[in-house]
Amino acid sequence: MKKRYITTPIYYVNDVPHIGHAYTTIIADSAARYFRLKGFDTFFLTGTDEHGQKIEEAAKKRGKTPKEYADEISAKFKALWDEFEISYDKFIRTTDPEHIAGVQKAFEKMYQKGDIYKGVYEGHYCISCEAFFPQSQLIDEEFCPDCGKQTGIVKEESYFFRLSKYQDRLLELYQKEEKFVLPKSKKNEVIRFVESGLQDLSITRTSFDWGIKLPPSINDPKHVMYVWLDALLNYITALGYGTDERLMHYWPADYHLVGKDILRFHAVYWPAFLMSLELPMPKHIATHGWWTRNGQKMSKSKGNVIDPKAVADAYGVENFRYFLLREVPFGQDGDFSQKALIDRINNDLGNDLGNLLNRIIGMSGKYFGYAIQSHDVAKLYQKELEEVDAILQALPPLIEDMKWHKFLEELWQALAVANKAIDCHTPWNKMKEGKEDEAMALVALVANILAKVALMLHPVMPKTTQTIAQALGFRINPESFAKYIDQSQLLENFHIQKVPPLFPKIEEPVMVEKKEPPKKAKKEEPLITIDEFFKTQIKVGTIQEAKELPKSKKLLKLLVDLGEERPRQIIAGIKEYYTPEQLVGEQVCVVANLKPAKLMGHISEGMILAAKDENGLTLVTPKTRTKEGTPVK
Ligand code: ME8
Repeated sequence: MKKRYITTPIYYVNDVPHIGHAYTTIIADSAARYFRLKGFDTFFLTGTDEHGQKIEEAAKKRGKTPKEYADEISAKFKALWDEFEISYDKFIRTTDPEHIAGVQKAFEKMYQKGDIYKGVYEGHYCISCEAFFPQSQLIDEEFCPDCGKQTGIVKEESYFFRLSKYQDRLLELYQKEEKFVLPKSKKNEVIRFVESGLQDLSITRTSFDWGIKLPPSINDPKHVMYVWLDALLNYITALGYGTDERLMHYWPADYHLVGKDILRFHAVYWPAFLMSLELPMPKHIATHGWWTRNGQKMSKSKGNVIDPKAVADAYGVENFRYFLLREVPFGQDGDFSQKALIDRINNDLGNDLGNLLNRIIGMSGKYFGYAIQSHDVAKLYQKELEEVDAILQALPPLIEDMKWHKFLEELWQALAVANKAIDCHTPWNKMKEGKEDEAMALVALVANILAKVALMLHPVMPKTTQTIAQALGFRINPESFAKYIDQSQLLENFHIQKVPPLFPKIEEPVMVEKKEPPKKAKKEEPLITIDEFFKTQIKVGTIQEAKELPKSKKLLKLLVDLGEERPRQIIAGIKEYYTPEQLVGEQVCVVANLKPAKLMGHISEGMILAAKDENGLTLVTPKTRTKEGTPVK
């Protein structure tokens, strides 16, 4: 039997699940359900990523041990997926003893092969992304290019993985496997990254403890493994790599579902690790975009994170599943709004799908006592049947390429054929004209189309489609899928049952959203004496000259007259808010007795005062023109 192995990323336990996690998981679940329905032996893996500095710090903040904290959050992920009836076959935790043993085995193998060596690492590290970045990639020489947070310099003894050794083989892989990255358009950025030159990867840390120790055979207890090495290996340790390998026949993965933020880890580092372990390559790294809120990235500090449980409670988990997959082309970013969700429920689901079932129930009851036969359908409605068949046969490649939005869009064309057939052939007129056979064939045609749509839609809306199947009197399972979809057969008889409306109309938003960002807890600000305040000399100055610093997104170089012999050179991080032209001639308040500092190789001899809130940044200026050098007290 053919197999399919599908994975989600394992989610960090530093935060509770949000809509992005639900999105990846629901896509993977839909794919797993589809392949099961196609009769594939399918294994679907999800889980949680529990090691690393980020988790250690999150636990500490809450006064818990990392394991206690990980237990708590991991359980929340699992409970949510269970509530959403996610059909995973295994929920892995990176604190599972089998995972730890498997990771140590993998490390040992790579080490013995000579792909791991000991050295010293010095570099900019972003704790939030758990990643090192070369100087050339940093924003303004200190900020993380991925999340924008400040990086810190870390210098430590480290074991390295010989990533550079695999550069050519990786490029060959991308060239040979056209669909290694899905959507295909995303592959170019991976190729560019690898072509720009791969450096060996630091894969152990000594600066914290919360991680997997090196294998006992290497005996270097100071080190713990880099969280990404630990995490990526979950995809094989879940199958028992290095311990009980009975499930390893599922390897290689057919689909690693990932968000675009972690494409590089999956399309570059992971294949290189696998090459070192001499294991086959995954078939597809399927990469989706980001869900945003009013165009902005969701984050806790902005208070705009969407809780998937709240959406599911308000609108129903299956409607939410349909929306997530239909609304945004796979690979692109999408903005979440209740209005868009309500429109999808009322229009696509209510009008196109739900109403069709109502029409079948209504007509079959009124005219035929809820019993319908299909014997005349092929004879009378050949054209409609061919149209629907053509639509259905084109769907599997769309799912195999993870083009879920297109799949659903096309599937809805089959509903359009059914709705149009009713409007064109008006069974109520046929009944009046005494053409009962034709009217029954029409209702049977439409019921057949709806049954086929329900079979195809089942992976996305498992329960709703079961209700449709119950109403039409058939079963959804691999046998019926093979018969009515793959072999294009017709259902012969329908015993229709009444069911309550599937998609009651929604008039207005149901979910209450937080308008205000959460208030930050007030920190106790220590008081200072007047003498301490006077240690800071603030003076009024006039900007004489303002220039851009070529490589910097944030900094401007200013010359500011403070009434001294020569103007001061000040490097100010205000470029995102002011153009140089706006600044010349403006008066500002300057901290005049700061120790000079170098910023991007330019001396800065003071600091300009500014106030920043959520609307932007504004310079602090005297209300009326004031002599340069006047102290501000
Ligand atoms: O990265 N929109 O875990 P993580 C869409 N532990 N998807 C989003 C999203 C958003 N706004 N925010 C997050 C990790 N995601 C690692 C993975 S795998 C070996 C290790 C999704 O908890 C997206 O799939 O930060 C992203 O890749 C995943 O959540 C990251 O989850």
